[in-house]
Amino acid sequence: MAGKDRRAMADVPAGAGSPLESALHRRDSGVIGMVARAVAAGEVMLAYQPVMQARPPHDTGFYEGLIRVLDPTGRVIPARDFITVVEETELGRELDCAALRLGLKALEGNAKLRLSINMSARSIGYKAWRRILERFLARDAHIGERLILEMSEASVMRVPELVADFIDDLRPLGIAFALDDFGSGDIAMRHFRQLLFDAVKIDAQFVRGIDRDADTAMLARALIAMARSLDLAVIAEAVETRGEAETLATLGVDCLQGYLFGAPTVRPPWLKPTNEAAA
Ligand code: G
Ligand code: MN
Repeated sequence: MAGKDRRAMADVPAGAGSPLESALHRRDSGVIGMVARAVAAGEVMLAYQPVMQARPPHDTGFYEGLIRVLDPTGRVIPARDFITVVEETELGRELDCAALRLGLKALEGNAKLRLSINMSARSIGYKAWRRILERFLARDAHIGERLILEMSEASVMRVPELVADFIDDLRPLGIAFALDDFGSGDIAMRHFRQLLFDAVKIDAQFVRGIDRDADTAMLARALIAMARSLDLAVIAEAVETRGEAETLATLGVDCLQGYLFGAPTVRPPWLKPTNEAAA
């Protein structure tokens, strides 16, 4: 086999200036440009996805607010299409600010709403983020009691000490904290025990097909036991089938989120002009 082919098949990173690298660079700067334009123009919004109680009557426990940007044609672009590209940049901090502002505004406008918002641990210490939180809490000190902040395992592991201080600092405001993508592999047990999260969200890889795969069930059971031993609430994300939901409930998961119950939507029930549920 020619050296060139072997390299392509072995997935070796392309060298500087290679066609692959410049193509990736072009793609990333296109994404960054699109997101930067949307943030500057205020063309960002939250999509809301319900998180249900695992036990009957399966009330909605809270909603997760997921940041979306609008492309120049007004199409809603989901976070997974841009978040990894902007996460490490200033733009990532601005997106976290936008998500917090939109989330607090939604909480302010709907006293019954409980809402989780995603943030990177990289945004801890970002002054604009903190100012937004303080501005809303100054108007209504109780708003924090209905806010949950989600941070991914990967971002938490970069700065565990900062996260610990951040949680200590904000907890008196009534804010709760969830560790996102739990089990995805980045967190060290030592840190996990010391960080005072309220809940974990089990990563989708331990949910997919859990009712049909013994290994997945075994791993999920271990993660749930770990969370339980620290008295954390357990949420399973990306639940798509009834079988998955039933198995997770049997294993003692508290809340379920996923397409089975509702996809993220920019038109949540409380923003609908008529109450369709009551019709
Ligand atoms: O990491 P985090 O939980 O914040 O990301 C949630 C993402 O998962 C969102 O982009 C959301 O659209 C997506 N999502 C939500 N429910 C499901 C689901 O049931 N299946 C899959 N594959 N993705 C989902
Ligand atoms: Mn999340």
